[in-house]
Amino acid sequence: MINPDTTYHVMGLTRYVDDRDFPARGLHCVVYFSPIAKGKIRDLDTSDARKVPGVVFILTAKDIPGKNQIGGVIQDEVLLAEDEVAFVGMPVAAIYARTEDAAREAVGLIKIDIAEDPPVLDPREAYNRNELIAPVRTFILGDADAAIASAVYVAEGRAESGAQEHFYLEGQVCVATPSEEGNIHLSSATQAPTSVQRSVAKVCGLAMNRIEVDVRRLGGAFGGKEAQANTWACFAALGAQKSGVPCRIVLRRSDDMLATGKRHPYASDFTLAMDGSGKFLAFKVMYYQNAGAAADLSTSVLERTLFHATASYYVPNVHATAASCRTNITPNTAFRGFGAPQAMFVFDAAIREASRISGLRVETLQHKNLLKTGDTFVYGMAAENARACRCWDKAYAYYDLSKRMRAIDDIRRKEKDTGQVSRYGRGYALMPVCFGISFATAFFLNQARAHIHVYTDGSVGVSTGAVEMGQGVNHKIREIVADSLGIAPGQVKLESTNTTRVSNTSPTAASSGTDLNGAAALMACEMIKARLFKFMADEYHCASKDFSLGTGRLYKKGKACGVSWEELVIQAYGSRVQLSAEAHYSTPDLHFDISVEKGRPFAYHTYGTAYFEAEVDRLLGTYRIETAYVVHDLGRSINPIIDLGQVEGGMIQGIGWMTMEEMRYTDLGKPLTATAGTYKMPDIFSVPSDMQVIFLEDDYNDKAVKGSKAVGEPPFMYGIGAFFAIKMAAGCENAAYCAPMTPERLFGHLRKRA
Ligand code: MTE
Ligand code: QUE
Ligand code: MOS
Repeated sequence: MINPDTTYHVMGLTRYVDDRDFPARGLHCVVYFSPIAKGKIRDLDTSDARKVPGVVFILTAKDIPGKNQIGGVIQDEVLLAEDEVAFVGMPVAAIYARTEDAAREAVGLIKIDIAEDPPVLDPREAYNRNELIAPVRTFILGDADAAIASAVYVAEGRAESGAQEHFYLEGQVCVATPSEEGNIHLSSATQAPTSVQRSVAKVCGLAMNRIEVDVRRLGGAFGGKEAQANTWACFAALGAQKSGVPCRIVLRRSDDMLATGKRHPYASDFTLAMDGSGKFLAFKVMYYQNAGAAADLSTSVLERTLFHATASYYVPNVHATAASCRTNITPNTAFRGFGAPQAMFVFDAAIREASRISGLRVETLQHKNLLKTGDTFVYGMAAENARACRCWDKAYAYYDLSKRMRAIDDIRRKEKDTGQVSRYGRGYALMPVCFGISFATAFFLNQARAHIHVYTDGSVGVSTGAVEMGQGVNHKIREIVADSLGIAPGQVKLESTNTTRVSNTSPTAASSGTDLNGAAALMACEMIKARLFKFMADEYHCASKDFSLGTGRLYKKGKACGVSWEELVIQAYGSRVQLSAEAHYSTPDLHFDISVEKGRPFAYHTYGTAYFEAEVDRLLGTYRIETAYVVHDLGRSINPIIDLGQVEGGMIQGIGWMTMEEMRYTDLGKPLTATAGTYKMPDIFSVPSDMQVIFLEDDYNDKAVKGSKAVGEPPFMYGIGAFFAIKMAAGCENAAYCAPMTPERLFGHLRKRA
């Protein structure tokens, strides 16, 4: 059950794009970024930069042979600035030199004259100026206003969540190599090889069949290499195309943090209405998404926010509106959860507010309103096989949560009664999660292909559209294939992801890498098996269905028939049986009517519950997440060790977003935290000292490959609970719902109270 990739990582033998040999005759590309957030370019002077020894050429917008356009969903993003700049970090010129040092020196000599305009940084302000990426969207269920009018309790408030840097260990990187006839081969660190292929083709003015994108693995991505890898691949390709020699671009950390998009910050207004018992009646919400200067994937992210407006709860009347607001920061992009975490934070903040005004316990409100099978989501789909209550109840039973919470409540009550307040305060929070799996409304992406070769020695090579980024998709597919062919995982090799072998790939995103590509690989195995069994059936004059494979052998009616896998393969080859197969999988039964915002956008939902305990130093504002207990619904896990890593890693990344990671800008839109030294990340010391994760294991999910469930993104949202546990521990229940709850911010809340 050990992921074999791990050994190579730990020994330093894994080779990333930048670890490959790069020829001395190749060119190195470094980009010159706009130092100004908004304005018209009056003059760009590259003359001194061109004189630096080793500099070969410098490209600006007018030098692009194809289209200067890398917008994917909406065509609103130039590769290189033309007349104006829209954010600090916007590429303005690309320098190509014999060495990276020469290129960097040249960057320092570029002079730009910009007529500066005041930037817009706040999404509410952008909204008021009608700076929208796309028309506002509204999802409606029932009649929220009528329900609010009849409610006993109506909680209103605001919630804000911040940006998040992906901080993949491997920065953005691409090596482009020109091949014959002007074709270009790219080794790219991208989650979306076809997207790189498409944008490089467009920018270089070439047909897609001339661009080959190869992806071995990524040193982490988290959504940050889905749309955002295109830019750097285009720069590498342009250099290779113009020079005829290989061209390499590797962003150093500070350039990467400056120029690439992050998680979208959101500002939101909410109203949550309930009856006297705490049953939710209505939820009204307005989301202001800070999209940055161009669309990128913002409209799809916004949609996922709307889909998750009521989180894991059932609310019969909902009115949810969302605006994607154009501002002068980097175009924000996909990040684990893809807009859903922002929605879930707002809803759980609304629950805290409802508890505060009603005096009803938070956990009572949460539990009373958890989604049940048959409940309708705001988008009209009914919850099928809902497991929210099962996860919640199991967490209570397995971790003895009532007792744990009572112990903390007792301390707090004693402090209140005696007035003797300890320096250290404790708090807790439960965080249920429900996350929809599928590329919602972008249904064309819910497809994958796999290409399998069985070689004459019985070894197997598998190509799919899935990109390995540390999440273990390659190993999961290897296990699916090995299990299907009845051979050892060691006999199966996962090839690189390559657009020439498997075309029109969907990005490895939306947690669906294994669901889609694993299913396609399984289908390809079945095709090969069917041919092998038919061949044996003809040989032995019996039926194909009598045969099966397992433990490296052929079985007939459940009995080993003395033919090994290797013998079977070589005999079949000798009789000219096709030993390769390509299969195509597309998720069934998805539909959505955008005119009414109703349909079935997800194949299924994943559920879970997390419980956190935090301890706050009320003097300093510092804190520790002491306890994190999780019950997570995985269906039938393909590899529990990989999935455990995903749950723990995702949750810690979520805790980081909610409690410490903070992107700050000057009033002029200059990032203040775009370096590893100024951006605070969770580290090993941030990991809860008592972290436990268990799975709801017995359940088979008939909507995904081998009964499994997608795992990549959902656990991220557990981290939201850490915010509320800290808030309670600090005794700052009345403070604003403004994330991240950094020690600085908490210190401010505590001073205000004192
Ligand atoms: N895990 C690791 N180690 N590295 C990553 O970059 N990305 C996450 C998640 N887990 C990521 C990760 C994101 S954003 C997604 S969408 C999924 O992995 C993608 O892979 P999957 O579809 O195979 O789960
Ligand atoms: C979740 C996702 C994605 C998504 C929708 C989801 C995603 C993604 C796209 C997308 C949408 C339209 C496009 C496109 C991509 O949608 O990652 O190229 O034209 O890329 O619910 O994770
Ligand atoms: Mo993940 S944000 O869908 O790459």
